[in-house]
Parts: sequence; C-alpha cells; structure tokens
Amino acid sequence: MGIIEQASSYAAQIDNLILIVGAFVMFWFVLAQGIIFYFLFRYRKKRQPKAEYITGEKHSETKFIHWAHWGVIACDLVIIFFAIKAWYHVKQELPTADTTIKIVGQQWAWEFTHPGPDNILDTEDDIVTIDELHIEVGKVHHYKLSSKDVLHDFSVPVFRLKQDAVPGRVITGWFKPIKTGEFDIQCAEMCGIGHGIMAAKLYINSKEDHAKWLESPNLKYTLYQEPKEEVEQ
Ligand SMILES: [Cu+2]
Repeated sequence: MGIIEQASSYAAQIDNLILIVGAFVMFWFVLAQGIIFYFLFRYRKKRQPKAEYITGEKHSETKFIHWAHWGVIACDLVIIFFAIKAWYHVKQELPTADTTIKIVGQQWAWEFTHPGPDNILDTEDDIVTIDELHIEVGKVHHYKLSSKDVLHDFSVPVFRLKQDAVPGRVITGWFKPIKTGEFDIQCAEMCGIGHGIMAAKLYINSKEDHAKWLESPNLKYTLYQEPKEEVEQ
C-alpha cells in the first residue's frame, strides 16, 4: 500500500494505523458535511421562510452534540489501542538480534559500523562507512544509535522508522528488512546548516550479495585513520 514502499516487518502495521485514523476522519467529515448540506437544502427559504429561535437546551436537542461526542471518543479509544500496540512492537519489544550495527550521527553525516564477516562488533574486521548502510534482507538488526554533537534523527521512510539520536546516550532499537533494494536514509531533526543534505543510502541485499559485499566492501568514502605506530623490535 502507499506511495512509499514497505521494506520492514513493521511498516505495514504503521501504515494500517494511519489508515485507521484516515478512515475515522473521513467518516466524520462526510457525516458532518452531509448533515450541513441536508439542512441547507431541507430548511431553505422556500420551504421554511420564517426562522425559528432554538436555545438548544432540551435533551432532544443536546443529544445531537452528545452522541457525536461519544462517537468521537470511541474512535479515539480504537486509535489509542492500535497506536500503543504499534509503539510497543516497534520501540519497546526487542526481538533477538541476528546482527548488530552501530550508527553515529554528526554534523552532517551518518557513520555506520558493520560487524564484518565475523558478525561481532568492535573487532578488527568491522567495516566503517560514511553515508551508506549495507544490510541483509530477512535478518533482525539491532542498532546502537548515538550522536557526536547535537540532536539528529535517524529516519528510514521505507522502514517507517524514526529514532532521535541524543548526544551522550546510546539508544538501542531494531528493524527487520523484508525486501531488497536501494533506499533513502535522512536526518529528520533540524541539526544545523547542513541538515537538509544529511542523507545516506540504505542497501538491502540478498544473503549472497551481502556476503560478497562483506568480502570486498568497495567504499565510496573512507574514514581518516591515525597511522599505526610501527614498533621496532
Ligand atoms: Cu539533521
């Protein structure tokens, strides 16, 4: 559904929630407009030349407000129920990780640390990239999100995922990509003059392609690394 593809396991759930809100809004909009136009037509001057003054205090009159009022509250309860369910699934639950990545936001780029072929972070074979994230389809990914400077927001529209990066904190979250392809990542929190161009690419690959990339990650940008001091024997 929708204009933007659904590429995570929970994308459909988020879309359905928005659909429920849209359906309720549409229902009340059509109903209210229908009543207005019905009255406009029914009590037009030709049929009702003399206007009546109604104070609107009788129960038979107030019920038109109260019924609609309770109806809207009932819709709210349904929305709140599904919203909490979605929130709990995306932000509170943490399915067991198949792999864990590190994401660091900074003015104005994203730095991704992939665990490399051994699938363990903070080891020699980690692959650090700038503005490109390479992941494998169908795997549950945990991410450890942090920021080097100011507030950023890690936003992946095809995942229906947004998570603030807060300086001084490491925030853990998860996603499970369900289709391969090349998608957008964008910072979604005003973070300075370069905020608008703080974008990155997400590459969701098949198992085979991802294994190939791990073997030879041809990187567009490489990080500057302090040259290792050679110890003379
Ligand atoms: Cu930003």
